[in-house]
Amino acid sequence: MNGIRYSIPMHLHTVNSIVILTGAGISAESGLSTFRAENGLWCNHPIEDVATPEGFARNPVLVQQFYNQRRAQLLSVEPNAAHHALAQLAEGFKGSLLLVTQNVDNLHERAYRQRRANANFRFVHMHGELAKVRCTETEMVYDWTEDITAQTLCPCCREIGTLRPHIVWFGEMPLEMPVIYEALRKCDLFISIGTSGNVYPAAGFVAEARASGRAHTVEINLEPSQTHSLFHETRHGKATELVPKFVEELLSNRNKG
Ligand code: BJW
Repeated sequence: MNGIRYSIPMHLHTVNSIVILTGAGISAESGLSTFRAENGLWCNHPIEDVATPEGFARNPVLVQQFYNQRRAQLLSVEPNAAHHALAQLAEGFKGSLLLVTQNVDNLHERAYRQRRANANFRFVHMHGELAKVRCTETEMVYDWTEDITAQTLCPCCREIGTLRPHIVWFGEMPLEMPVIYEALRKCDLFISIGTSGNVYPAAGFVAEARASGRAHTVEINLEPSQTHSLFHETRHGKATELVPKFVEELLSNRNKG
């Protein structure tokens, strides 16, 4: 499906503060499955088994295997044109920019590392990161590229069985929420990319951004999300096509201002 709805004119040259929310759809064209598609990540893995603390307590080996496979898969995929376009935006936009991703992959930062840093660019993995693990005893977080098995020793407490994926499961508090809400309250542009709008609190960010009465809100997704009617503007199609086009418009309009 391809379609564009503009309900108010864009005055992007006046934009000073942007919040971008991304979801699994932005990484789909890199070869990472989304969650809720017919052949998605949860098609062979019930959510309550692999994405809840209760599932982990019941069967830690199964859950570690699920995340071990996905951690290993990260090594064989690359950022796509949509990740690169957002890195280009971070480089070229001179205002304040917060990129909040629900994704646990590291494709945004890999695209971003190839470019010069923007001092005003901030980055949040609100649902955690595949390439990190956490000790359940000390809450210490470690960079991790290997599998976790029943024999893996925790670096801090030297015990087995204390490491878990650094992932936010259902019923757990997403990360860095105060930072996110503060940016949503102040932003004048909120862009949601590649997310179905099924999972809260992320699905509520569009309403939070609109509460100030100042923010223009844009959805970019393959199809209308659960919350599409809350956005001022929707663009439906592939992220690798629509995100570079949107970034180009944003940067060229701002340069005119
Ligand atoms: C493309 C594309 C292409 C494809 N181009 N687009 C009742 C009401 C309200 C809330 C609740 C409720 N009951 C329970 C809750 C809370 C619960 C929740 O939301 N449940 C819902 C199921 C209702 N939420 C929580 O428990 C969260 N914690 C919480 O709420 O704490 C309390 C709190 C309250 C207030 C403030 C703060 C805190 C925690 C949620 C944790 C979610 N974790 C997961 C799993 C991570 C582990 C893992 O990776 O395995 O995170 S769930 C899963 O869904 C993952 C994702 O980040 C998240 C969102 O999925 P996403 O990214 O939207 O993927 P899809 O597959 O759904 O959609 C992809 C989209 O892309 C589709 O639309 C495609 O069309 C599109 N697309 N190709 C562009 N090429």
